[in-house]
Amino acid sequence: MRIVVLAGGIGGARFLRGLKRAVPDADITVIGNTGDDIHLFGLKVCPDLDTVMYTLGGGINEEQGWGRADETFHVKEELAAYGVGPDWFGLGDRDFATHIVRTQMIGAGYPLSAVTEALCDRWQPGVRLIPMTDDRVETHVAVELDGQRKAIHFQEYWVRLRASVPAEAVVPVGAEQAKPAPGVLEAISEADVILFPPSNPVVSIGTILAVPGIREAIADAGVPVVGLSPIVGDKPVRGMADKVLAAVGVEATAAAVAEHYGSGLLDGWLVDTVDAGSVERVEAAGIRCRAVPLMMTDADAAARMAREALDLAEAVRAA
Ligand code: FO1
Repeated sequence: MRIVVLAGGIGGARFLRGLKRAVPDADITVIGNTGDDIHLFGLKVCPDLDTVMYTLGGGINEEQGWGRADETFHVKEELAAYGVGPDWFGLGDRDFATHIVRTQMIGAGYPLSAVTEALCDRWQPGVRLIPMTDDRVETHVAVELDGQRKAIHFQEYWVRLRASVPAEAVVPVGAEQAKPAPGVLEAISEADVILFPPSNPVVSIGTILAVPGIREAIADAGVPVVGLSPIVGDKPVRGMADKVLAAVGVEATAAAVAEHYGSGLLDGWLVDTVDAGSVERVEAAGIRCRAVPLMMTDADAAARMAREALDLAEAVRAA
């Protein structure tokens, strides 16, 4: 079975670990969000691609959900000693090697998709990881700081400010000019099922859908598209998705996120059992809906969720 998954960071990566366990023989292609990318110390950092690669490759810092396990921060300390910032983004020594290799290959003329394939050669994530585009897209957030309205990089909003101020707008800068990376549209057109994991619907999945051609390809794929709510009991399971949902005028509920994606894109939607009351509202929006446990407490829980999503996809296909 050929499965295409649109993935952001931690939620997407943990879901993928469950999906691999649920259907070990499936051919899984992950279209990764690159809107979180940031250039630091002359290096290109791709947080969402690295989180998928490290999580599935066995190198992730499990508690954090990002960065490497067994990490040290000597380079970061030395940069700070030189007064070279920013110091609010925790790049570890092992992680630096990934960004050095990536930046070196890009400097040699390789597109990000080729670089990602090369990095995955080492990590063997067990899925094909393709960036949504080889072009530069960086999400910026419009905020009001010290009485001034300004646009800051998503990472500064997310990590330095901890999303403590309202996001007035979220803009994937460069998305309009971006083209899907090689293999993205082909994977979508050849998929038997397409899944939206519980990633951030605005800054992760929303950013991937903002690359011209990707939303249309999914809507026209003619195969079941099933998503899993990142919102449980009216609040994000992790992260601060509610802050960016507000920026696009979407209430932080499982039903509102399904409606936000729309029945033109989504055929099925899983909500957590605590949100069973919203099944009717989602079905009224033309999207098949089931209430199942959605807390990814461990890989087995994630595998059960993945099976539920695939079952719903089959129910949609049979309808
Ligand atoms: N998230 C944090 O909350 N604090 C950090 O210092 C931090 C550093 C970091 C370094 C590399 C990387 O790949 C991810 C990192 N993240 C950090 C997570 C990152 O902000 C998020 O994973 C995504 O951008 C949102 O999904």
